[in-house]
Amino acid sequence: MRAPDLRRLIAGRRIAGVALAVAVTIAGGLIAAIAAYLNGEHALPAHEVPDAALPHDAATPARSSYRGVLLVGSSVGPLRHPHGRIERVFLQGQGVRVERIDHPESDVVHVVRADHDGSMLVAAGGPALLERWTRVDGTWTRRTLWRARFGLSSRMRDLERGSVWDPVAQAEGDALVVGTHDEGVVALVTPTIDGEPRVVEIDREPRTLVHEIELGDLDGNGAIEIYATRSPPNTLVPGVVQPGSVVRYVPSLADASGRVAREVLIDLAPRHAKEILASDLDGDGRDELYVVVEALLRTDSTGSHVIEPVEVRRITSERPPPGDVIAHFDDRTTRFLTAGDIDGDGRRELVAATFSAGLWVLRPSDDATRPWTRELVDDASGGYEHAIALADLDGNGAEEIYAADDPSHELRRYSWGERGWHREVLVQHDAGEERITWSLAAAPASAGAGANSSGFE
Ligand SMILES: [Ca+2]
Ligand SMILES: [Ca+2]
Ligand SMILES: [Ca+2]
Ligand SMILES: [Ca+2]
Repeated sequence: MRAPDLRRLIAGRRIAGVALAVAVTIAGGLIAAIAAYLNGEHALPAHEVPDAALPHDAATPARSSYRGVLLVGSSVGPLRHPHGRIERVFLQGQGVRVERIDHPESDVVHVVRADHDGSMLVAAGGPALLERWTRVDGTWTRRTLWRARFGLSSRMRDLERGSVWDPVAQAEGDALVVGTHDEGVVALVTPTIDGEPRVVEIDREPRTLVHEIELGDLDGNGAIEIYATRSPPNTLVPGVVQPGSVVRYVPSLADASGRVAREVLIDLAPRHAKEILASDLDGDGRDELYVVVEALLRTDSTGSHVIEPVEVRRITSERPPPGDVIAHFDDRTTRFLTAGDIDGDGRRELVAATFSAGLWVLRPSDDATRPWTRELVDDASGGYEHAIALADLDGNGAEEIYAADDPSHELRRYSWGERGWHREVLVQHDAGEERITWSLAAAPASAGAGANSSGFE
């Protein structure tokens, strides 16, 4: 990409000479769930949006080898009455096809993940729902793994899957670890011999939100610890602070009664964190924990002002809390922090998606406890959540950044090349719909995600 092109893109203008954005036609209204309620299983159809050519920058040679699926969880519609939606965005070469599924009873879909067998794991709110969706003969069937009511804002907010010590079974095994709104529940959902999932609550605290769950092994002993960000409910009252903490649970240290101890790893009051990431970027066999502390704001008659900016902290077993501040963003929030090798040099970087200060790559220097270098990808990418995912869907060894820029209703791809960052618009959502994209997950088509079952060949 030539420098003027890059400047033009960064200015957020539409790429010249591209085809019209993908028209995501809105058929209107919720899909009624069809009457197939059998043992908690519900079948429902999906909208199929026709194939469309992918708009791309004409100055850049078209690539033809992209192949994969993006899974998108969102809430769509008026803020007071949204509904949850799942989109599966199929990428093949320069083609894009969107399969859109409105959730029949949720007001928000927080997480959609591809599972190993091609099914989808879904965490949603309204009633708090943890579900597995499978597609058989062109029809989605959803099975409820856990359904609950948690106070006023009842949500399965986050899930992680891993091999975790089960304090009831007294054995390590496959588990979904779930965090909820708004009674502060952290739970393990584990399969049982009779096929019914078992829910083991390891924490519960009234009027508390769990924002994110991460699984990691910071002490390098081979046993997974659970990390959760917690705070009181979100407040829209100007000037009211939201104190929070990062809590650690070590299931392998449960007592004889199966009780898992909780430890406040870091108390962030008067600030709080929503986004955390556990990953072994430095390759020493132990995960580091990255904590994104949201800004401290002062609100007066002229609006809200950042008093202390967003900071990214790195915590390791050698550098325990408060850890080291490796980056600042002069912004209110940063809700997505993801690790990947975006330039294909064999070393992984962090990608941070801020509310309004843009999309950034963070690279460690030789001393990872010192501030990392920041490189701006696009200052015209942002949003309330600003969901991103990293994946190498063209197999060139470098992970692309997939980003939901909700203010422009665009789902975009950024790929690194000799001329810098190349930005493409994959999906132009209906500009008439309010939308918050809560999660993005990417999977190569070969890894399942039902790609072939939808006939995208
Ligand atoms: Ca451990
Ligand atoms: Ca490490
Ligand atoms: Ca790299
Ligand atoms: Ca790639």
